Amino acid sequence: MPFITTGDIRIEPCHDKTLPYDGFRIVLLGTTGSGKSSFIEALAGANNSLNISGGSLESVTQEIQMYKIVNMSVQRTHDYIENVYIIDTPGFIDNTASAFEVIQKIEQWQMEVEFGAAVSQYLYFHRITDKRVSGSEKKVIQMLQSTAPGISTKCLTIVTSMWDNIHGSTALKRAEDNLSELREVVWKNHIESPSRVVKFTNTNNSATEILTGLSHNNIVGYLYHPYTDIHDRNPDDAFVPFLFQDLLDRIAQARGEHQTMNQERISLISRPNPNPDRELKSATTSAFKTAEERLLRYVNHLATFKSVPRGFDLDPKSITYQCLVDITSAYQNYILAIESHPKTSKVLPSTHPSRDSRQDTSDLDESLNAAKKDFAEAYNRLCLFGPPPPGFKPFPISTSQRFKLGVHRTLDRMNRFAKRR
Ligand SMILES: Nc1nc2c(ncn2[C@@H]2O[C@H](COP(=O)(O)OP(=O)(O)OP(=O)(O)O)[C@@H](O)[C@H]2O)c(=O)[nH]1
Ligand SMILES: [Mg+2]
Repeated sequence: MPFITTGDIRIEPCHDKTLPYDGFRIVLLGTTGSGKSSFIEALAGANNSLNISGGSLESVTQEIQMYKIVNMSVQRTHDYIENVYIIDTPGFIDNTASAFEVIQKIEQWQMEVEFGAAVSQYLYFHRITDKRVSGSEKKVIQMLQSTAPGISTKCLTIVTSMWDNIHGSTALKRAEDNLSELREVVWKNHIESPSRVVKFTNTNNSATEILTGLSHNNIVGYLYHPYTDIHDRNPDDAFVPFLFQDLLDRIAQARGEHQTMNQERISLISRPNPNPDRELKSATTSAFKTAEERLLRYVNHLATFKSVPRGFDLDPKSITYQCLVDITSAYQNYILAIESHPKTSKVLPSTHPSRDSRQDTSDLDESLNAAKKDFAEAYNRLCLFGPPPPGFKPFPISTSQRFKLGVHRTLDRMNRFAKRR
């Protein structure tokens, strides 16, 4: 028997990055919510909950986490036994993390762990109760099926989850039909045999059986690094264009959200009583900041692509510049909205204002100071980008505005730093 179990299976999180040279490593992949962490929970057993699946307080897996499967090993030869490790990964099609980030995290983990981390087996998870493979999941599958990730057919098992959640013959029939489609169409050419699409029933036994049924061959694989030279790749590979398109889609979405949230902020602060609902104001600001943080992350990732994949007719630098302009303008418009409010300290009449008005003025001043700081940061980021790409005008800001908004100090420091180099 290649897989040996020597007692009750337990799961131990590996807290450091030291890996023995010879481990049998199983990486779990799939869209968010497909059941990867639940599979590990099932292995750990009901009495040893790890609190890592979506039902617990921790909503979804954000980072790569490796676990040792205690009391399970792989017998390579009669006197050579390997420990088994299972690696949980963040899901694809997540609201915030792009496919690029998920792949990059796996890559970084593979490079960081001591002795490297060649992967022996990949388990791809799919919820069998989903009506069909969605369009966005199909793209993830195409990306994984392209030659770039280097997942050999011998290293891949498709795990279908949620079987324990099927009630009634109609639902069961639909699930069986879905299973056939996965076996005979979706994964047909990428698995060794139809039996490599397996059922997970959310129990310890089911998870253990799936693992012990894996091929214990010596083939190992690495997911490709997403930003190695694109020209070195097979031009028909779906891997790079998929990551690129996913980033473009996310940038468009985050830009839209950022713009909407800024308009919302402006309309809240422009009311005669600018602080009617502090909770709403704080939630809107937080959504605006989150959209900005995501936008900046995505354009940074776009910049790591050495060249534009085949089939795309666009300039990533222009996209990045446009996003930086959008962010800077958003703060500029917000500042203008605050400054033109009748209750700002500048505009407030000199007669004795009421207590509420004084409070409004102090809140507006606070918002203004925060917005000025954010504007200075956004504007400096734009300056650090360098000259605008062809077709763009320099950002409209006068010297007096620059001084008024406090961006001169940081720029002076930047200039001095540039001269010293
Ligand atoms: N009953 C049942 N629930 C499941 C199964 N698989 C997943 N779930 C539920 O679906 C939700 C998401 O499951 P997770 O295991 O956290 O999904 P994941 O693939 O780890 O998701 P990410 O960490 O976001 O990538 C949780 O509420 C689970 O309890 C299953 O086979 N049966
Ligand atoms: Mg998870």
